[in-house]
Amino acid sequence: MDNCLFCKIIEGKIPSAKVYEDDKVYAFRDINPQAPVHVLLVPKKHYANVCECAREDADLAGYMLKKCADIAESEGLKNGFRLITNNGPDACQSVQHMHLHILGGEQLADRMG
Ligand code: DGP
Repeated sequence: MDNCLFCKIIEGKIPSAKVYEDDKVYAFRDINPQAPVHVLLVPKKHYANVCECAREDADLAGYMLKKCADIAESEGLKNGFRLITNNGPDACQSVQHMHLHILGGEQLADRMG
């Protein structure tokens, strides 16, 4: 997808701190971390948001959840973590390429919104 920030990161045109990569997904550290561990997991195929991805490729959406579990384990998040995906303007989604935020490494705030 032309002019998509995360497509450019996936293609290596914009540098990122890679955490994990395979043929379907790419994971990297958020540039503005909200917790000691803040990883973004994105599908390599461009989907605008989680709903578009889940409707068009539910297997991929499920695969991404499994990868979140693997990344949380490899990041040492034994005591839990938070998984967030902002979907649309009311949720302040700022990058229109589906991404899952994996947050942890400390006691997170009780309130989410
Ligand atoms: P959201 O608000 O849910 O669309 O989250 C987008 C996230 O992307 C936000 O937490 C900051 C992160 N981000 C934006 N630009 C870059 C970048 O160039 N590199 C990295 N690593 N993260 C970025």
